[in-house]
Order: sequence, then C-alpha cells, then structure tokens
Amino acid sequence: VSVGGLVAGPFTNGSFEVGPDPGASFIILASGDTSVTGWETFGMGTTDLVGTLWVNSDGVKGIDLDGTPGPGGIKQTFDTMIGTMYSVLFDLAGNPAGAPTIKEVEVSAAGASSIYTFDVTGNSLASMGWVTKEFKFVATATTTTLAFQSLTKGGGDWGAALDNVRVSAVPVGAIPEPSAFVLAGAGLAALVAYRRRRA
Ligand SMILES: [Ca+2]
Repeated sequence: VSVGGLVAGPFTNGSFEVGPDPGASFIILASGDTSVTGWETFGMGTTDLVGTLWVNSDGVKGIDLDGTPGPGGIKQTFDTMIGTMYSVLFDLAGNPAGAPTIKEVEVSAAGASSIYTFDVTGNSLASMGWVTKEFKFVATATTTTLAFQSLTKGGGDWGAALDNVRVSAVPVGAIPEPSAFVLAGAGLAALVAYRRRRA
C-alpha cells in the first residue's frame, strides 16, 4: 500500500532480530532511528536495542524503551484492512538494573491505547520474568501505526522491556457483531408482538 509516497507492508521483525547487532551489550537508538528493520524509534529520549546483556523472550535481541537516557518509544507502520480487528501479542518485562520499580508503557494504534505496567521486583537480567500481553485495535485506514511508548517520568535508563511482538487479524467469526444482535432482538420483539395480537 502506498500512502503519500511511503510504502508500508505487512508487519515485520516483531522480535527485533533483524538489524544492528548489540552482541552482549546494547546499542543506543536516538529518536528517529530506523536501523531496526521495520521499526522507527521516537520520543523525548532514546531507546536501547538490547542483546544478550539480558535474556530476551525470543532470540537474542529486545528493546529497552528507556534508552540512555530515556524515555523513548518504538513504532511500526504496516498494512491493515479497514474495519478489521487486530490482536497484538507482545512480551513485556522491565530492565531490573535500575529505577523505577514499576515500568509503564503505553501501546497505541488506530486511536486506541492501553497502558501496561511491569514490576521488576525479584527479577534479574538472567531472569526477566517476561509475560505475554495482548492489545487489540480495529483498523480505520489501509495502514496503521502501532506504537510502544515509555511513560517513565523525568528520564531514566531502565525502562519497560519489549520483545516478540506479533500482530494477527482476528477472524470475523470470533467478533460479536452488534448489528446481528440488534436484528435478532428486533425479530424477536416483532414475533412477540404478533403472538400478542393473535392471543
Ligand atoms: Ca527478540
């Protein structure tokens, strides 16, 4: 799909494995960096691409949304079908090496947004405690931007950790259609009225 000369495509590289190699350390990504295939960083601060410095949930690379310094964010624009509901699954943890204890990230797409928190208490770089979260949105355009933004206040280098982002269209049959319920309700009401008239 071409929008304003920009060509999007299917959602890609949700595990952040394609791009620069941070090795056993991390790479600081300034706002506006597009070196991680498919993604662009944004926000007031920077974002870190983290290698085996910590144990990622999938592969050997993940994201610390608070770079050096944060807070930052990362987003991707991809093709969507208008009116289709999408499920976004992602693995969330937090950088346990520094404050704050509760990491916060806002996920947004197509005008919808949700805030997710992660408590790093008891976790370590070797045991991150990754949990899978879900975010859903209904596409309103032929391309949609999915964004993960750190909500850490006042800067800081240790933010929410992100890896293994997956996007899939929710099958139509799995979505309740309000219009169908309204029609069924109207039909039932008409039937009741008809029977009452006959009685
Ligand atoms: Ca990964």
